[in-house]
Parts: sequence; structure tokens; C-alpha cells
Amino acid sequence: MAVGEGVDAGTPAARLVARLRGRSPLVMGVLNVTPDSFSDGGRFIEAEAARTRARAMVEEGADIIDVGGESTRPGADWVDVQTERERVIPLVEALQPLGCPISVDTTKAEIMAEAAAAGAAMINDVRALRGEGAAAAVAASEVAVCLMHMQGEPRTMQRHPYYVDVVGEVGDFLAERVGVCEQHGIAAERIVVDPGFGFGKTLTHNLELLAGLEGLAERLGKPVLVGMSRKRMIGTILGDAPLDRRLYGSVAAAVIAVMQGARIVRAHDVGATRDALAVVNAVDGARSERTAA
Ligand code: YH5
Repeated sequence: MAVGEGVDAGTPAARLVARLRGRSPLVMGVLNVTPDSFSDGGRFIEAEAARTRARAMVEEGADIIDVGGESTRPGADWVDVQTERERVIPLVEALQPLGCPISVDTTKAEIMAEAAAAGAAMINDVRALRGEGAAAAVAASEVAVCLMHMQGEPRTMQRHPYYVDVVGEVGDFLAERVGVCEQHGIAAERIVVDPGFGFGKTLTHNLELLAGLEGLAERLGKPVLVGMSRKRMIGTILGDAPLDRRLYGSVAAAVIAVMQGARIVRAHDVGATRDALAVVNAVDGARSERTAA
């Protein structure tokens, strides 16, 4: 094999896009780099803590690390470009030696371009590249992109979520965004879609989306990413369980999603999620053997 060939060849983005063509589920570990208002540790301590956490997630089997410097939780505040740049770009560079593809959770075109140049493999955009210049920034790079559905804006989206047919409307939106991306010259194989659990949705909407995920995946013909880990939908199902009591419910939701065709699970608890998905994947392997026989 010539130098530069083989499974490890190419840029992080090209290697991730190659894995998206496969069948096995991937775990995306959540790495939050928004400073919490209670610790005034300073930039260096924060960066060191983020690297330690990333290393631990890789050891637990993360296939992708999702770095987010712009909080998108319900009610969260807007972060300016310079603050987000300082939080995210040095970290993308510092995480390259881990050899794990890095995804950057951002809605800003400047951050997208700089993250791609710093070695990111994926842009994870909760606004599905609707921001000014975002689609062009992704098109000018070779990163994969996750297009997420959101109704409304993070600050207010949970006030009055409303749909006539949530699965149909989320599918229409994602199909339209896939079209826009392809018109910008983003190759079809680089695109991942996400129904956006909890982003402008009631518990009933989230459950309808999860129940209808297989149809959504078939309709869109793209790898589906899901993020339900520790979210309120899990807490509510469990009788208002606090964040630290949502692990088993989150893992169950991940299993249900992957059994219906989801390919990437965004999760805080990487080891637990990876083990659960290994079981789903083993059964899928046996099913393929039976249908091939
Ligand atoms: C997602 O679904 N979610 S950030 C509230 C929580 C717990 C977790 C109250 N970025 C997604 O993780 N990107 C986020 O408890 C995402 N898909 C994609 N692609 C929100 C989050 C969270 C919010």
C-alpha cells in the first residue's frame, strides 16, 4: 500500500465521510466548552479540562467529539463571534492528536470556516446552514455537515411549539435544507440530518418523531443523527428526573433510535451508549446474515 492510502488516509473530514457510508452506528460525545458561570477558572484551566474530558470520551469509544462553544439550550444567550472563536478554534487544534474526528457545534459562517481550517471533520449546525454565508463556508471546505431541525429560536422555542404533522413538517424542512446544500455544491455524501429533539417541540412531538424516525430516515436517504441524551423529554418521561438520573432513559432512547435506522447518536455518556449500540449492531449483523441466507 502506498503512503497516504488505506483506511487512515486523507483529512479528518474525508475519513469521517467514508465512515458515514458504512452501516454501524457512531457515538458522538458531547464536549461543552461554554464556561459555567459558577467556576471562574480562567481560560487555561477550562481548556485543560476540555482536553481531559475529550481524552476520556475517546477511551470510552467515542467515534466523533462534538465541540460546542455557543450554548443552544432553551433560553440560552447569544455568544459573539470572537468569544466563540477563542473557546473553540484552539481546542479543535489541540484535539487533533487524539485522531478522533472533531465536530463543531456552531451556527456562524466565520467559525465554520476557521474550524474546517483547524482540522474539524464536521460542522453541526442547529440552524441547518440558514445563517448568513454558512452554506458557502461549508461548501468551500470538505467537512461533513449535520443539518438540524429547530422550530423558532433557542431563547423562545419552547414557549408554543406547534405542528399539524410533526414528522411530515420536520421531513419537509430537512429535505429543503438538503436541497439548498446540494445547490451550493456540498456533495450528497457529506450531509447528515437530525430531527432536533427538544428544539421547539413538546414531549408529544418528540415521541412522535422518535416513533416515526424510520420513515424519516427512508424519506431523506441520509444518515440520521439524534440527540436525546439527558434532555428534558427523558426527565419528563421518568417523572421529572433531574439531570443525573437520566442515563438509563437516554440509553433506551438511543437504542430505539438506532433500531429505527439512526446512524449517529449524540451522547454525554459515551461508554454506556457505545455498549448499548454494540448490542443493537450485533443483532443487525445477525439479521443481515439471515436475510442473505
Ligand atoms: C441535537 O439534538 N442538542 S445542545 C438540554 C439538556 C440536556 C442536553 C436540559 N446540540 C443537539 O444537548 N446538535 C444540542 O437538559 C445538538 N442535535 C444536534 N445535532 C442541547 C443539549 C441539551 C439540552
